[in-house]
Amino acid sequence: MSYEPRREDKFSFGVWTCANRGRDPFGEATRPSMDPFYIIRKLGSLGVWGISLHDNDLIPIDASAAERDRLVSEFRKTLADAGMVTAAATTNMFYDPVFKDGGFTSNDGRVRSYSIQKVMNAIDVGAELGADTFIFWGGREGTEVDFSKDHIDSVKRYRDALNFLCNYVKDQGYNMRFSLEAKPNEPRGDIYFPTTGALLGFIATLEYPEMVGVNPEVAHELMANLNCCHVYAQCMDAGKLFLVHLNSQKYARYDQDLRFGSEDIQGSFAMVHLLETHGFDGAREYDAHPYRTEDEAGVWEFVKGCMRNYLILKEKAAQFEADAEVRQIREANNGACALWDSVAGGYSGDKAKAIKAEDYDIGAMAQRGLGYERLDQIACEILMGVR
Ligand code: GLT
Ligand code: MN
Repeated sequence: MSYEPRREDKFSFGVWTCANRGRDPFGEATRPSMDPFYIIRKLGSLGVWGISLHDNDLIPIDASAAERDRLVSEFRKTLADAGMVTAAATTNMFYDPVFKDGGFTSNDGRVRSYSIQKVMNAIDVGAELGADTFIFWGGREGTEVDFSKDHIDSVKRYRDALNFLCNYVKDQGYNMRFSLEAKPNEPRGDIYFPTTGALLGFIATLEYPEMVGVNPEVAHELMANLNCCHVYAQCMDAGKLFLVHLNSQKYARYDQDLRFGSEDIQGSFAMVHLLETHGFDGAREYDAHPYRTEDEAGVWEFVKGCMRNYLILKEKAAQFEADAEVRQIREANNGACALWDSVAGGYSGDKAKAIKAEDYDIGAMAQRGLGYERLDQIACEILMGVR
């Protein structure tokens, strides 16, 4: 396998990832800025399928209508020339000081209604660029001081905002769905809906739950001390995994946004294995940053590394699936049982009686070792390249 990305791999990058200039809370930018058109052309030449962008990745917050129109049409043309698509669009509701206490959950009704205006404008941009998914990452929605807001009002306001915006999309006749992204903290002390599970519960309370899904990000799930692979699995079962935000993260740190596969290789492997063996058809989007130490060449190394690591892990996943010993261990563990099949087939009083009447020898059932030490060692050896 050449590990050369192809459009069919559906790799996507947030424009903001490559545009990141290495600024951090302790230091200034270390790289000059790159314009979004240049970034797209470069990503296209590296085999990337799509991009995502915030309104202000392209259009300055104070741009005139004419300037906005010019930038959007130039962007559309650049994308088409590069043979790429817009995987998702989103709104920057975190950078400008007006959002210092949140957008949809600000205590100030004018900030909340300005947020609706900004999102509607960004949805229009997304629709013009052909995006069928619109991301909501509410990084400023939350608190440092828990007595500063009525949190139940905050949940209601978030719901009112999303319901209003779903109706706006329908009203405009756009083909667009919403994707919510969880993060426990940073930049706020505590962000509302800190986990994907919290979002899934919230989505069920919306006016059009079928229009709304999630895009869990690896680093955000790890910051919440969760297993991202399990998170993806639950979202896939619910039909809610619209896209994934891939990156890497060391355990128990601030949001590091590292190149995908550069940390926790086994965790990354488990995710790729899940997505690939279940034929996930959404965007594999990278939301990460090149190290602050890098110049422009390092930015493109970062881009190539994210995709290459995914493709290597995809190959390893196929090798793992084809491994005869792996199959043997699985077969030995997958005990068939007609009584269980009857459970999966739905309830009946007779089935309940039959299960109750069965004599289970739990001592015998518990006796056999399951071979997971061996299974994990096989995975390790495949990943370390010696099998
Ligand atoms: C920001 C954040 C990401 C979100 C982006 C979309 S912006 O970089 O850290 O996780 O996906 O708003
Ligand atoms: Mn993200």
